[in-house]
Amino acid sequence: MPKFLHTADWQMGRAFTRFETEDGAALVEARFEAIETLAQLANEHQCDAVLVAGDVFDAQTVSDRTIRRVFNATKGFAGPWVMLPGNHDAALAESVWTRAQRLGAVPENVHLALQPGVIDLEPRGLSILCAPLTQRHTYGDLTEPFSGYETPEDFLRVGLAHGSVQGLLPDEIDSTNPIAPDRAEASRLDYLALGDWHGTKQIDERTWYSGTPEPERFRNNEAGNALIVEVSEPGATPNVTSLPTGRYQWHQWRETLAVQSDLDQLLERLNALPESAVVDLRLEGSITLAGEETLLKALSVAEARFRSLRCERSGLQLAPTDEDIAALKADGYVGEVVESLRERQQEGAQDDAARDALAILAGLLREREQEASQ
Ligand SMILES: [Mn+2]
Repeated sequence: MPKFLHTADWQMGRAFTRFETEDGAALVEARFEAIETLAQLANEHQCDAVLVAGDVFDAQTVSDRTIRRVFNATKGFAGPWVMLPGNHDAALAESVWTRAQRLGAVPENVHLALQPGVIDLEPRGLSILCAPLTQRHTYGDLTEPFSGYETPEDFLRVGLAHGSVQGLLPDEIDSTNPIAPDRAEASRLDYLALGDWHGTKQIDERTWYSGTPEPERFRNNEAGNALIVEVSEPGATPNVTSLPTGRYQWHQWRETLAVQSDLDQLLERLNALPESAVVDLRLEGSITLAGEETLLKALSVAEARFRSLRCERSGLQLAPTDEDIAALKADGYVGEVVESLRERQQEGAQDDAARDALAILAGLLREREQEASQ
């Protein structure tokens, strides 16, 4: 019974420059490890092939080393791999793929679908109908010719394409690289393996986006999986299983703090995240001096625990309570300064200088207090 692994959107060579150097490097490494994981899964599940539905590479200009490392990472699975060019790695006359071939980096069991047509994987009983992108954007449906492709009668007809299923995906109005929503049925496909949408998404019983095996952005939904597809015989309904492959989970939280329990809940949620979290926080609202102290300490602990933690606090106003101010024991001139910084913050929305000055001053006063009590 033919079985294959469906994956896509590896985006190899993507640099994570917005992150700390060590975190960015770890995120890059995780993508190579994801390919090794796919190879391992293909073995474990005794797959007949691995199908990669486009955007193996993030750009045509990735380094030779990246190209070689990508193919090296496939070595764990000795069966056939079929790789399809997507919009990021389109099969231009001169492309990342032709460079890979010139480098001699492509193993014999890896088929590059650089031209539209059918790749028959003979002993496996699989016909792969390929619709590679030969430019970054197209406006016609490249899967249309699938209907005219003849395949051996006892072979599965499996489509491989990269683009947007029309009318079904959010945020994709006006999208390029359109794919007809009824392609599988119209072209008598047993299964249509799609790439471009980075989350795992079922379109119909024969059509799926596998999503990227390793999440690489915050707005992904359901990213970090691979699909194992089993079809008992031509025409049978595919049995599709989603398996987790991702190492890191990305979380982007936008929180507004107003009362103490908001902060408590935020820290509780943060605590519950695993070490493999990549966290992007943006905090707004207001926080007391005591709350700020708790927050900073928790962030310091969290940033050492998670793969990455970034927190944007410029929209979070420091609102010292009367207890906060009393605890500072600021009198005389210092007391007046504290008071005027408080006022400036309340007047000017997001007065960063006043906020920072107040935080620094509060910190210094607290230190002085601690020293005095020793
Ligand atoms: Mn794409």
